[in-house]
Amino acid sequence: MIEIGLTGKPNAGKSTFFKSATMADAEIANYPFTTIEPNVGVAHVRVECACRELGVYPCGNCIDGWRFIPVKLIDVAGLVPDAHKGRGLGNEFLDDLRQADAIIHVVDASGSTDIEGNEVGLGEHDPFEDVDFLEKELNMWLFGILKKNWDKMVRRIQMEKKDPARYIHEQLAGLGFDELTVRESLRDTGKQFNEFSDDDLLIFARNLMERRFKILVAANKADKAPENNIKRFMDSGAVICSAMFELTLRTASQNGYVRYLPGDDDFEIVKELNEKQKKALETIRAFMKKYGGTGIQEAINRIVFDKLGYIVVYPVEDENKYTDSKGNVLPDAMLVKKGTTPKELAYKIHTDIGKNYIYAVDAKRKIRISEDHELQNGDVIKIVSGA
Ligand SMILES: Nc1nc2c(ncn2[C@@H]2O[C@H](COP(=O)(O)OP(=O)(O)O)[C@@H](O)[C@H]2O)c(=O)[nH]1
Ligand SMILES: [Mg+2]
Repeated sequence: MIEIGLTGKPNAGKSTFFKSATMADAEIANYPFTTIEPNVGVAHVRVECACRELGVYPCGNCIDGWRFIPVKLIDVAGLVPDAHKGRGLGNEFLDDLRQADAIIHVVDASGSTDIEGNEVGLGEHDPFEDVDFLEKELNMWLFGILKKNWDKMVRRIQMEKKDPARYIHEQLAGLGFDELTVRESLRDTGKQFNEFSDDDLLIFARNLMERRFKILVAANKADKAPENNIKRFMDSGAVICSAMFELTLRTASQNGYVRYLPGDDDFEIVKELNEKQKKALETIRAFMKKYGGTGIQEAINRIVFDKLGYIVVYPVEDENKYTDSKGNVLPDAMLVKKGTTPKELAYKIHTDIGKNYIYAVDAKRKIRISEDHELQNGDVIKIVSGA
């Protein structure tokens, strides 16, 4: 499953984001417990289900034509300045990140907390400082690891005539860098590895980090942020959001007060409310009208589809009815990387199916596709295997 780390300074709203995005919604969660460990939970991307265009709506696996596909969310320990030196929960923070495929950086866009997360007056802190500081901490953390071992690594590579990228990749095992990333990051320094100054090593660390971690900024607390901050965050490609509003809506939905699907740009009140509650919900509605929703679902979708480049494909066994062998319509929606081939998909479904792969059928077009054909978003695929 894709793993997304939620990071940010204390009080930015990470836990509120986490709770709202992973809250067990009876309708959506296909897991008995949405919280796996205290800080690990299951959230979902939301896509239009293929059943509508195939004329098999409702397929039974979507809600009103919306398909929710699980991804893992990690509420990473609070980040403070100089975390890379072990300050605060620094090391824990960085350990939690090792397993993440990408990062949502939750920022207090309202500027009402300083760089360490202490409360200050609304708009007093410039939240763009926080954006820079996460990147700097990540780079410095990796620089520290590299620096500690660099001379020894250079000697080993030279004495034993090792391939630099391969060797460095092996030495960094566990941090999630692949060999190509290391190779390209070395190349882009424009220097020979054995002639690196500290500055070059820092550039190398930065190159590695940029390739390793896609970061999406979630401009949180937008419900009370100054207009100018919101405008700047929008211009910088951040997602404007209010984790607090999303949490309120999901709680209200769980308790039967509203009808709301995560990612909707509106909701319906379905139970008697007092004036105060009504007023609170109308404030949320106005925010959603303005920004197209609370922004929480958008953040999860954007990181998976735009930043990580995933697409959705539907494996089936019957290419005419779009079912599995038991008759379930579009039983699975799988997230795969853009560029995935039918054979790679087969391996993802099951190693045996991959090993015994014979051919694949594009069920929408009813044609066989070659094994090196690139799957497209929304494809419905039948894999024929000798397994
Ligand atoms: N106004 C507003 N407050 C929020 C929002 N998200 C979180 N908060 C508040 O900010 C404080 C810190 O939130 P929390 O999720 O614990 O932050 P964390 O330390 O990053 O995990 C709490 O009082 C939250 O209620 C939001 O979207 N809008
Ligand atoms: Mg927290």
